[in-house]
Amino acid sequence: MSNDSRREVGIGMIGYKFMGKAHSHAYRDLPFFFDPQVVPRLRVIAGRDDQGVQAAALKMGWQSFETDWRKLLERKDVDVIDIVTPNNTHAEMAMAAAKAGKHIICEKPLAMSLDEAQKMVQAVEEAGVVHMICHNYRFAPAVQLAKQLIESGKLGRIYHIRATYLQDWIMDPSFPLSWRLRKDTTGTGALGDIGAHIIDLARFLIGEFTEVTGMMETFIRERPIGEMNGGLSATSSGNEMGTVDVDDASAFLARFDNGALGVFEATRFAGGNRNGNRFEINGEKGSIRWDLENMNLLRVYFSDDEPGLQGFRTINCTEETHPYAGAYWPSGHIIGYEHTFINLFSEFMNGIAEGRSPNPNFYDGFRNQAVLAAVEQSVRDKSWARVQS
Ligand code: SOE
Repeated sequence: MSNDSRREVGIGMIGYKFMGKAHSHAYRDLPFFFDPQVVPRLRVIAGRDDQGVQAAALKMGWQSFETDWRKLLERKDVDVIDIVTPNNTHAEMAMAAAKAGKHIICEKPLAMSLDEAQKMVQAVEEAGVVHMICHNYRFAPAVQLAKQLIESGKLGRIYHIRATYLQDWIMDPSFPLSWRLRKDTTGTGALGDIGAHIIDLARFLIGEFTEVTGMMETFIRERPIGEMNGGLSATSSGNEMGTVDVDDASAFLARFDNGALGVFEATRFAGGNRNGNRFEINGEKGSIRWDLENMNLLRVYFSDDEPGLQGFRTINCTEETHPYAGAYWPSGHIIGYEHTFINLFSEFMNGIAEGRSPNPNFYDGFRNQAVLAAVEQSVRDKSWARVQS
C-alpha cells in the first residue's frame, strides 16, 4: 500500500557489486529519512552475469533485471541511469544515457582521461539532463561543518591541507590482478580510486588546484589474474600471472589558487589502515581535523580560545543543527558510511525535481580528472605540472 503522492523517479542501475549495494541501499532508505521532492523507485538493474544480476535484483529490491545495459535506455519508466561499473565503461554509458535523455549519476573517477571527461561534460550539457558524480564523503555531517567553518571565515586565511587516503587491501602479493589493478579498466590505481576522493574533499573545502608534483610506485608487479567479488575481495581464476600496470601508491604536493599548500597521499599499502580517509586543514585563526573511521567527529582548534584552555576539541556532529544529521536520530546517535550516500542521493533527487545538477556533478568530475592527469604528467616529467582549468 502506498499513499505517497510525491512524483516517482525510475532508477536504472548498471552494475551491482560493492557500489551497487551502497547505491541501492541509499535509494531505499532515502524516503524513510528525508523528504525529497521526488522519490526513487528501483525499476531495473543490469549486469552481464545472468545469475549474479538476478540474485542481486532479488536481494536489493529491484523490480527487474537485464543483462544488456542498453535495454535500460529504451525504458520509458527509467528516468535515471546510475553507473556503478568499472571506470573504462563510464564514458560510453554516460554519453548513451545523456543521448537517451536520462539523468545520470556516475561513480568516481568520472573517466579514464581528461579528454573523455570533457566529452562526458559536453554530452550532459547538450542533453540538458541532471548529473552528479558520487563523491560521497563530502556528505558526512562533519565534513559539511568543516565547509561551513571555512566559508564563515572561522579559520581565517587557509594555509595548509594535508590529506591521506590509506588502505591495505591489496598488500598480500596473492591478491588477484582484477579490474581495479589494470590500467585498461581502471585508468590509475590508488590515485584515481582513493586519491580522487581526497582531491574532491580538497576542492570542496579549499578551492581549485593550480599545480602539482607527484610520485607513484607499484610495489608488487606480478599477480595471479582474477576478478573482483563484492566488496574488496577478489578470486584468482588459476595460476596464470599478469603484470600490474597501475600505482599501488601515489603521493603529491599541490598549490591552490588561493595560495594554500597541499600534501596528499593515496596508498593501498598502508598496513593496518582499512579505510583511512583523513585530512587536517590549518588556517590563520584555527585548524580542523577529520578521520572517516570516526566520521561523526570534527576536531577543531581556534587560536582565540582562552589561553591555557587552547587545544583541539571534539565536536560530535550529530546535533540537529549539523548538516544532514537532523534527518536521522536524536543528538548523539551516530550515523555511518552508508548515510553519506543517502545524503548525496537526497541532493540528487531534489536536483532532479528542480532541473539542476547539484555539486559534485560532471563538471566537478572533470576538474578532479584534471588534477589526476596533472599528477600523472608530473610523474612522467619529474617536474611540476599545471592543472588544466
Ligand atoms: C576501494 O578502494 C574503495 O571501495 C573505493 O573504490 C571507494 O571509492 C572508497 O570509498 C572506498 O574504497
